[in-house]
Amino acid sequence: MTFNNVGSRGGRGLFITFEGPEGSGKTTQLQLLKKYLEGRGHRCVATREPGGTALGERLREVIKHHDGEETIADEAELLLIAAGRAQHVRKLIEPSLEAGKIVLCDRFYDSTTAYQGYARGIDINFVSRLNEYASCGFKPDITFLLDLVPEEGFERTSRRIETLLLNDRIESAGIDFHLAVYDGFHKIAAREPERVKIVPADGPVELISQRVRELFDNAFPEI
Ligand code: Z5A
Repeated sequence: MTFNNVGSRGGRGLFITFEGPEGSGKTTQLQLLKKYLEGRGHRCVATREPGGTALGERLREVIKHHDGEETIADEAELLLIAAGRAQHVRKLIEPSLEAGKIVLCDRFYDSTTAYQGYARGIDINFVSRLNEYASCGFKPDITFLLDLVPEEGFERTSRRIETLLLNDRIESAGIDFHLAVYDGFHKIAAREPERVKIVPADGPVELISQRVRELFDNAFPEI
């Protein structure tokens, strides 16, 4: 099944991203929307950032878990994320969209604006230009911003046993950092209300999933 009206840069697929603070339920909601769309006969690809390709997954490991005396400079962190994104777009996202698939991506360039721009304090205009370069001109057709205050997100992830013992550089950056991320996401949504749909992310999983489906169906009634 292909789409005629949508797709970044004239591609024939649909590019959906999920954004939000840590633990806001992005992965859970992405999988539920994927299931919903597959149930309608669409071919879907679920992916994530950092990651999504062999190179991207290696970079993800460094970005999230690098430790030791030599810390990663903020500028280096930004460029590692951008490198992973360019690879991801060229090797997975672009070919999938060209093949008419729906790509659902857990975080994309809005996370760079929120984390490296607003929270780390790197110049927003520069981050924005780098985002454009690294995403090779591809833009999400719709973005779901899962709106959950960082404290609640941490509360959820602190119950997740499998990742509790892993040191996570960004996750452990402190509450002020994560509040700046949260505000950053809302600034992005205020600038681009057509693309970025805010989804209240507290409450039961199924209720949030219903909100996501409704927003999706309103935006793309023909799909
Ligand atoms: N990063 C960056 O700095 N710059 C960039 O450009 C990009 C990324 C692309 C990726 O971490 C890190 O990279 C991230 C930003 C940075 N660091 N931080 N912080 P990640 O991918 O490992 O993790 P995450 O994206 O931050 O979030 P997460 O831990 O994977 O959570 P989530 O996907 O938003 O939520 P979830 O996995 O669906 O749910 C979390 C838990 O809550 C889980 O146990 C669920 O079962 C539970 N859950 C889900 N929904 C609910 C509801 N409704 N109620 C109760 N419990 C729920």
